[in-house]
Amino acid sequence: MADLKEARVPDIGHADVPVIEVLVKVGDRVEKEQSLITLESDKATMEVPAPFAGTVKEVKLKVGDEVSEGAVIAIIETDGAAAEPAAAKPTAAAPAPAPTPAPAPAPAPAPTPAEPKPSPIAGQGVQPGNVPEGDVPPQVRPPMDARIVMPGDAPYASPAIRAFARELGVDIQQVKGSGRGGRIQRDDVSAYVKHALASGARPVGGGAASVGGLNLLPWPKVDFAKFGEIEEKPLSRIQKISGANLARNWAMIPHVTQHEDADITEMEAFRKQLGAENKDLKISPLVFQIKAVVAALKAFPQFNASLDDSGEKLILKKYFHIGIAVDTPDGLVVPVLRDCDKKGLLDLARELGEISKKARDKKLGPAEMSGGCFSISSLGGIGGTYFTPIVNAPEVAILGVSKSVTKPLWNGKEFVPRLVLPLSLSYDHRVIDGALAARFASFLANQLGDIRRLLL
Ligand code: CAO
Repeated sequence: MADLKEARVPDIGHADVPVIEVLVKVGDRVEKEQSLITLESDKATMEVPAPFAGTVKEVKLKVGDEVSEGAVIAIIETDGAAAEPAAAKPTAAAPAPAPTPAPAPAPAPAPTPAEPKPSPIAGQGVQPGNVPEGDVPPQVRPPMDARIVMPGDAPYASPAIRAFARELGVDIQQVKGSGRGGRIQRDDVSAYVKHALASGARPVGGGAASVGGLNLLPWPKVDFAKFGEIEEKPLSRIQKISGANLARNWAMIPHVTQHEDADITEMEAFRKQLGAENKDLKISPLVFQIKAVVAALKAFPQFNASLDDSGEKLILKKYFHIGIAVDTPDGLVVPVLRDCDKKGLLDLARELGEISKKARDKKLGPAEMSGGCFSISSLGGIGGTYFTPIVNAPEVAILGVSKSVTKPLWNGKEFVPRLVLPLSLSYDHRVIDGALAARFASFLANQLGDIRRLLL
């Protein structure tokens, strides 16, 4: 049999707490545990759930009312037998970043105010699944220093959700709320992050007003057909994937590019000789560059490293896997040559030939494109002088190689014609200082300039 019952404010630990939201109206059907109102103390917000299911007959509170324990929230016509005591326990909606909410009614550990973190598109460290739950069991008191003041016209999000968003580096203003009255839910923040991760930091055509908190302007929408004939050509799958990665890396890594020239006159003579002796094999200048890079990585281990997820630790690698940028008709791919320190020039030449062919035949598997320590992007077969290669995260540096040219070099007595190879070393300035980069580049040039060292 139906029964009229009062849903009351339970013990909330404070008196005269303002109602900031009334979540039900007369005639609404409510389920047990469904939130009826939101209260906001000076430190936290909490939602008061319905202690039983039924139909709302009367709402006794309005926004702005101040309530204490026992205040009647609503009269609910219960479903009879299912009726239970009317004391609802509040659900804290404030941030309680204890990784595992305590089951006992003890105060939760004081939260560490969430530091602003890099945008979620940084990828590193953004693992929504690892972020502490915003909603805590009713027994856990909300931490008492968690109040977050909302801008007047901001969409509503509880402090817990705001903390969750901050934790992920999400600008809450950019999140669309799917809850009642546009209220932002935890799932909305997760969905926003997933979307940002999926689309990368791609400003081009991204259309978003802000990309992962970078507050970039929306990409200009232009009706090009107004100005002349056009044709649309969809980007290839590879272009879409590499584009998103390149945009993220460019946006998130503070790049500096160090330029250097290597005198490869002797190296080139030796390469030609090696080619003549191994006619079945293409001895690319790249294999010498790989060997020189390995020697430089050994001498400067900071280059053979990656920042860990937190961005606070460097992982130094003891292996030497080198990624090679390969231009294919469908876009750029970076297969990885493994253990280059253990392979000779001829082995590397053979492997480079095989892997570039595989790349162009679209036969590379994901395993062949992972695990790289450092990448080389060679445009030497095409032309140009210097350029700015983009670091292939989570690597911390990349070598750009341009076309070698014969130049007059001063040997102390006279100008002599020498074959000069332009090098462009881009590096992550968070990890590598300018002086170290200059040393690395100059070491590399010396290696390439002295064939005996390279073959050691
Ligand atoms: N200076 C002068 N000549 C060079 C050179 C250099 N730095 N590097 C290569 N060459 C020569 C080669 O020796 C070859 O000459 P021969 O035909 O006489 O043997 C010619 O240029 C063509 O070389 P290649 O580019 O076909 O082959 P490679 O082994 O040097 O490079 C690979 C292999 C896979 C790196 C290359 O084919 C490639 O795809 N390069 C583009 C990489 C790229 O797009 N990078 C940009 C990334 S950012 O968008």
